Amino acid sequence: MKRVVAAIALFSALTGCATFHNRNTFLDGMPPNAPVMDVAMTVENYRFTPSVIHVEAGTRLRLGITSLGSKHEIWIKEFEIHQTIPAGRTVTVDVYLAEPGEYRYGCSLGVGIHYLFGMKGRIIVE
Ligand SMILES: [Cu+2]
Repeated sequence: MKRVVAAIALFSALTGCATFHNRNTFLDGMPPNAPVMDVAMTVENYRFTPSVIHVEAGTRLRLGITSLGSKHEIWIKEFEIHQTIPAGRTVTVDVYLAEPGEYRYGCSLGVGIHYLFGMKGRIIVE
């Protein structure tokens, strides 16, 4: 229980825990001819599908994220992406992935409860 409380506290501190402004785009440094990869993603209690996405470095990744149930959020710390996905709606998250690396994302709803329930994933840039 102590660990769960600590995890929630840490998550709250990282996400700011208050209201946030939706930000769904990170295209810093993208050349005009960057290849585009479109991925359709769904969210529901408590998972992203697909949860792991493989992308080649130098790609513009456009996620079309549809909520199959209630409201969720996607949070990608490295790109300052923090976007609400309203119930039954589709939103777009658009990021330019310049460098190889592994970028974790998660749902920040419920002060991290959704995240603790496994609502998270990875973008693997190779
Ligand atoms: Cu969620």
